[in-house]
Amino acid sequence: MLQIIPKPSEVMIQKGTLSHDVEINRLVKQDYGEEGYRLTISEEGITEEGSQKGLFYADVTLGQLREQYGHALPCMIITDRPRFSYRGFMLDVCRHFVPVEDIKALLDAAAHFKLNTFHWHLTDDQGWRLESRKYPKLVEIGSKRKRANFGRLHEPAESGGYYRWSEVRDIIAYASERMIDVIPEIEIPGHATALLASYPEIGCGGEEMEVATRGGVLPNLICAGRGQSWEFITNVLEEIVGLFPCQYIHIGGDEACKIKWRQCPDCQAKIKEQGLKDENALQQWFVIRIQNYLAELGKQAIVWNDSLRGVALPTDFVVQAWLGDRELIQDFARRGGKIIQSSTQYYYLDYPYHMIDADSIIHADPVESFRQNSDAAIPWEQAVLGVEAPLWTERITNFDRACYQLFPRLPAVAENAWTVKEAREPDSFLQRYQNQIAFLEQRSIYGAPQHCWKMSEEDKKLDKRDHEYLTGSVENLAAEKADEEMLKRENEIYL
Ligand code: TNX
Repeated sequence: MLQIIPKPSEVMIQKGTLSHDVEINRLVKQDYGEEGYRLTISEEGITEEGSQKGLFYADVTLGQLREQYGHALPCMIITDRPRFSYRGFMLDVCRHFVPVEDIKALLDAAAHFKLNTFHWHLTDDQGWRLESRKYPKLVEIGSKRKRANFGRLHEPAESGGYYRWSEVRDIIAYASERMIDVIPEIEIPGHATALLASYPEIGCGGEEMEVATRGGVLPNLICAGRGQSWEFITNVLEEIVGLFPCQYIHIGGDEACKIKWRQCPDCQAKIKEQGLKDENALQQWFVIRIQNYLAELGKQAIVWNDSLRGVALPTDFVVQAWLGDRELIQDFARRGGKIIQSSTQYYYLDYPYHMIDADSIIHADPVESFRQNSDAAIPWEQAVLGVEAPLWTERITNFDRACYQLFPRLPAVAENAWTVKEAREPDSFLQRYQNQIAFLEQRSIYGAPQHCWKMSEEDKKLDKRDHEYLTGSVENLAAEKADEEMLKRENEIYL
C-alpha cells in the first residue's frame, strides 16, 4: 500500500521499478485542473504534468514515495486532484505569541499534506500582533499582556510579541513558495480588548481597559456608532490589504456579546438612524459596510457563522462554520453562499484527544454533517468551499505543545480536505501516517504518542484527567464561570 497522505484520487501500479537517478520531466499542463497533477514513474524516468500548483503537489507526492521506497520506486501512474479548493489551518497567535520560525516549520508541514491556506488569527482580546504604521499603540500597548489566567500554566509575569511588516512579507513569501495563501484575521467587532486597550476611543463610551488576561467571551466591542471607529477600521484594513495579496480578509465576527452596544447612545442612535431591528442587525450593518469597502479594494470578507444572525447576510461573504446557527447556515447555503467547514466537533485541534482523536476526524465527512437533517435541495458539495482546522492557543504556550495538538490530527484534516470521496480510505490513515513521521521529526515536529491517535476508553479517562490537571486551576475556572454566568444572563445567545 502506498503510504501517502492525503490519499491520491487514482493510483495505477505498473510492472517494474525505477532505481537509477533521473531528471524529472515537468510539463506545465492545465488538463488536471487548478491543483491536480499526474505523476508517471516508469523504468525510463519520472514525468510530472499539471499546473504550477499541480507540479508542486506532484513533487510532494514523489517526496512521500521516496520516503517509503528509498531509491527503488515501483513504476506507477498517479492521477490526483483535490476535493476542495480551500484547505486550511488557523493559528491563534494572540493568546500566546508564535515566533516566525515556528510558523515556518508549520507551513512546511502544512505543504507536506497539501494544505493551501494559512489563516493567521492576528488580533484578539489578549493581544494585537500586527505592526501598524498609522496606529503604533496597537503594538506598543496591544501586543503586551500580564500573566494570563487561562489555566494552570507556568507563565512569565508579562509577555508579548508582534510581527513587523518585514516579517509578515517573509511569511507570505515562504508560504507562497509552498502554494499556501495567507489570510489575515482582524476581529470585528468583538474579541477587541487589546485594540481598545490601545485606542479606547474606538470603543463605546471611550472606556479605558487593559489587554485581557482571561479567555472566553468578553463584552468589549468596537463601537459601531462612532465615526472614529469606521475611520480606524478602514485605515487598518487599508494597511492590511496593502500587505496581504490574498483574495480573502477574515473580519472575525464571533462571540460579539452586545451588552455595551445596548447601553451605548452612539450605537442606539445608529440603530434608529438606519432603521435596524436590534444589535445583531447593527453588527450586520457594520460588517456589510466593511465587506463593501473590501470589495472596492478587490477583496472578499470571511466571517465566523455568528455574523449570520440578523437579516439575511449577502452571499458575497464566505462564512466559516464553527458552532451553532444550523438553520442560518442552511439558509445561506441555499441562497448560494460558500461555507468553510470548521466544526468544533471534528476540527478544533485545541480540544484534547479524548474529545477528538485522529481516527474520529478521518472518519468524518466534511459535507455529510451539513447534509444531515437539512433540506435535500441544498447543493452542499458546492456550498462547502473547504475545510479548516483552527488551533486556538489559550492553553498552548510553546511549539512542542502545538505540535502535540496538531499531529497526527492536522494531516487527518488535510486528507478530509483533499481526498475525493470515491478514493477515501479512513481505515488505513493511521498506518500511512507512520511514513510521515521522519519528515516531521527532521523539522523538530513531535506529534502526540500513538495511544492518542485512536483512543481507547481507558486512555480517554487518563487523558481527561491530565487535561483537567493542565487547565484546571480551580480558582481560575471559578472566576471564569462567574463571569460567564453574568454574561449569559445578560446575553441570551452566547455560551
Ligand atoms: C471559541 S471559535 C472562539 C475562540 C476560542 C475557542 C476555544 C471562535 C470563533 N471563537 O475565541 O479560542 O473557542 O476553543
